[in-house]
Amino acid sequence: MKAIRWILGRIILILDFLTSSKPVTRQAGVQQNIDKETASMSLYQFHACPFCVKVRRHLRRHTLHIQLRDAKTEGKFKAELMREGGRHKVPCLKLVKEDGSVEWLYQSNDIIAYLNERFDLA
Ligand SMILES: N[C@@H](CCC(=O)N[C@@H](CS)C(=O)NCC(=O)O)C(=O)O
Repeated sequence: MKAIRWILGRIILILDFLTSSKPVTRQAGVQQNIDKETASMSLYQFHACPFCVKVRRHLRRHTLHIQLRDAKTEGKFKAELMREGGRHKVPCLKLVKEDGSVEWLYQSNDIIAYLNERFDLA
């Protein structure tokens, strides 16, 4: 079972590599403003998880520079996700608000919908 999962993971990564679309380019000032906002976000994820690949493709396509945190291989990120987010489930977007409060957003579709709305993405 573990071997099959590993093979499927590699296939997903290869397909992702072969079919990745060109990132959008924005005026420098616009991109800088977006970068400032995404600096307070981080994506807890696994390298070969299909739902994480889906979100990473969305980030890449829309040139959203969000720090990736591997919650499988990095013990501290896995612990943080479980302790603060409440579940060891990926992908999960950590949002640090201006008032210092933190929100943990699970579910790939919800993460994508949130980013679309926040950055007015098509
Ligand atoms: N419906 C979820 C599915 C996420 C999911 O199943 N993630 C798996 C990895 S592919 C996971 O976190 N597994 C770890 C666990 O359940 O402990 C989504 O779209 O984000």
